[in-house]
Amino acid sequence: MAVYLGFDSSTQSLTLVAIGIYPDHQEVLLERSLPFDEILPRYGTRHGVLPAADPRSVHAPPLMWAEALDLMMAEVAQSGIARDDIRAISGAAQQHGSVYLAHGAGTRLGALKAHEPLVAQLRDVWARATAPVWLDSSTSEACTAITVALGGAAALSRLTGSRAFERFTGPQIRAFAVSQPNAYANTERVHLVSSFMASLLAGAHAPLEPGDASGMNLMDITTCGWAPDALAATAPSLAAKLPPIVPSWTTVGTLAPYWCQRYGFPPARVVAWSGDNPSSLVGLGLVREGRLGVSLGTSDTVFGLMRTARPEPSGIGHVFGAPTGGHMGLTCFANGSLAREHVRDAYGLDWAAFDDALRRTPPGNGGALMLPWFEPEITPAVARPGVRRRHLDPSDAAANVRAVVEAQMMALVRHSSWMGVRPDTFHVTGGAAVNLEILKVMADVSGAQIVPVETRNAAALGAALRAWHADAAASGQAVAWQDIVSSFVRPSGSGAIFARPELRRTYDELMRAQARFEAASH
Ligand code: XUL
Repeated sequence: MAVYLGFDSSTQSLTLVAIGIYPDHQEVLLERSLPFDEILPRYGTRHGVLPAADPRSVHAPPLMWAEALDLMMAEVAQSGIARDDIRAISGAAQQHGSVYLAHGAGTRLGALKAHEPLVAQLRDVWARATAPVWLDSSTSEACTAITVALGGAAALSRLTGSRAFERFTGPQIRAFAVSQPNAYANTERVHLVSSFMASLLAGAHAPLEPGDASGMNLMDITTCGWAPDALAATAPSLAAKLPPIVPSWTTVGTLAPYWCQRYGFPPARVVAWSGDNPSSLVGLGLVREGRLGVSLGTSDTVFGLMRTARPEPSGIGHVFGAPTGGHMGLTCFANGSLAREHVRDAYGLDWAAFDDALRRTPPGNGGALMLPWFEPEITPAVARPGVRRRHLDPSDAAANVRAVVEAQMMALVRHSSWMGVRPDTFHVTGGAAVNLEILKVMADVSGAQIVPVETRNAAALGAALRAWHADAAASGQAVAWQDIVSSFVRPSGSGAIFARPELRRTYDELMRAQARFEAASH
């Protein structure tokens, strides 16, 4: 029997999923989350980040992530899991965030003593005490400088898979190097959150893998190596400060003596950590083209595997590396559950009444359209929020409920078509994935089969599955990705939902109308 651990170091918490692989079955052994604000209040975070005077500047203390890792490993040691059966550990982390370690940090990581807590030994490894995270939007100047140096947004997107985004690591590094040149010069290694956490486990600077490295505007999306022109446009001597990029299934080290002696773990493989979105690709079972994932959360995200890197022409979507090899496309909509809740509340409804409105109104809504930009929108880029309506009476509650859901589902289909993959199945997760009426609209609009997936912690589960896959391959007993995911990714209670073919024409026409309305409105 073999046990694999998968972490997810996300914005607000550290989550662990442990899986057991037995000769006759596979199962989840443990699922645990440590919310940072609650468990480690002395760091003063709110929702996992530090309060700041400038709302565009969003940082978190990396020492807090390290302490959470120590607490979680202590819990695993006491959980009753057969420690000696732990064969490999991997993880996922919030993407784009960067951790700046000072000269000498590598030596310190290699000399962690088992009798002292981890955080006490990390006091002076930092070249920068805080880490900017993906919510940071303070780097517009750096984005412009990098874009200009690389010949424009389209060229940057072709090279790195994305145009410049404030939260991406290259612009973050540039802003730091410009504003604090001495601290930058004192930086031995710039880690992503993923490679930083892997470094703590391995007791040595860990490499990056393409899934997370592609969120930096620094990696050549075709070769999955650093792009020299992007590095040169970002900061001096950057090549020497970045980790190498290795294939996602690489064993980057074994569990450091700190963990083995302190908690009685075996020297298990540490497999390269990835970003949370790439890891969710595995955790949701998206291991073939045509099966897309949809996360219906605060924001709505649609993503899936792409055999070849085809950057999105208008610069809205991202191409990341896929931890299964190949690439993944991702499009993010800021107005996800926020917009659905806004409509629900504006008409004084609860979710039952919202669903009832969807049942009572006709598919296609009689040609009524809404652009549900309650907040600034990422896809398409809309800086000034404002809801737009066409042939839609603002006082008609039921029609507005249908309009917001149809608008979101049509945008999801239209703005994922750039991936060049014809979706036949959507695996859906997130809060709204339990809402059958919303999923029915998704099926009819997309023409695809909709599978609500049980997995709550897709990124952490994906990490545990990646640890299993890497260990099996390294031990000469490779297991196919489809076999890896099929034991853990299961449809939830309601099962698959199928499209009604007779509605195809209605929605094809409405999507064309939405595209015209959208083009005229932003
Ligand atoms: C993706 C992104 C977020 C973070 C959240 O580009 O910024 O999804 O990865 O943790």
